[in-house]
Amino acid sequence: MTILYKADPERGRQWAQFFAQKAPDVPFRVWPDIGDPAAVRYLAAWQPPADVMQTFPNLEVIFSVGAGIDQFDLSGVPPHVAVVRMTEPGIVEGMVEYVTQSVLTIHRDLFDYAALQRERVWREMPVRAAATRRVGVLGLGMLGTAVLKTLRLFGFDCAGWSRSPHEIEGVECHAGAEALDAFLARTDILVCLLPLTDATRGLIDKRVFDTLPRGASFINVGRGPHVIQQDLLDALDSGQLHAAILDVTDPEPLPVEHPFWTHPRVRLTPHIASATRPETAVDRVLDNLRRHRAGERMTGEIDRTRGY
Ligand code: NDP
Ligand code: OXD
Repeated sequence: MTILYKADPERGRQWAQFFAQKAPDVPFRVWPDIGDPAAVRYLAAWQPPADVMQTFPNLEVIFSVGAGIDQFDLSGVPPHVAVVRMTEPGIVEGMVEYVTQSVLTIHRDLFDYAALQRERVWREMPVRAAATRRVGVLGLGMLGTAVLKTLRLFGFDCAGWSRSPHEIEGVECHAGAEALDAFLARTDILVCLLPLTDATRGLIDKRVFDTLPRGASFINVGRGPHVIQQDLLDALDSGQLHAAILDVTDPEPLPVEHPFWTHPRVRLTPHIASATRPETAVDRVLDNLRRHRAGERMTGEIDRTRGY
């Protein structure tokens, strides 16, 4: 019963060390050292190989090394193979830090101060109370909920939107397509923390930007294809949107000629909002191996029909 890791090789070495420390009895291998393919029951991957079931006919579980699974092509993977996303706490901490600093950057007018600095202009702007700034998070899952709980501590006026109804203390929760416009209309800073599925691809388009109050800002930490990028540029250029902070783009890496690189009101980072931490990831995978062997549902097991 081998667990095979197929993602960043340097992290793979760290995973191997933690497996050796925490579960020396579990055979752990790092791609391309696959050993006997018939012994591979568990695969931890960012992207499984194209012919995964032909290569590993006895595969039982595919673990994503990230929180998302949209990068998997599951078309050749039969339903009895479970697919599990990464839910270790390091991903949550990283995302809370990234979104909090992004919301504060917008809230404290740092895009405007950067423009003034370029012009060598020393000018104060009024400081607004956080309670007067309405933050809205698309997606109330593991990450959206954690982000909102932290933003609440700063006093922001918080709301969220999800597929099914949620209750989060101090957060105005909206659910379903019919509730989207009301959520957007009350949102000054929009954060995308949705998974990429057939239902969410291209969701953030001109209509969404036009429904936000004029001068709203946008933070994308979900996936690049959630957004129609030309609509985002048009909204920035017309003044409908004030600023955008983008950790994810389509494609990645972003081509050097793309206008996002030089747009004065776009801040870009290369998909680093949060990253899986090897030690806690190994703890999560070991706990899930135990659950799987005991016939229990694993933490982060995805529903293949919903796509997340
Ligand atoms: P979860 O699966 O825990 O939560 C997803 C949320 O999105 C749920 O609240 C779900 O609603 C909601 N949702 C899904 N589809 C729809 C829809 N059609 N309409 C409305 N709401 C919908 O995911 P996580 O919070 O763990 O992660 C979210 C995403 O963040 C990941 O899929 C990944 O794309 C991205 N990510 C980005 C990283 C980065 O570094 N930039 C790092 C890690 C993750 P409901 O609650 O009703 O099911
Ligand atoms: C993830 C990511 O899904 O890194 O974890 O985007």
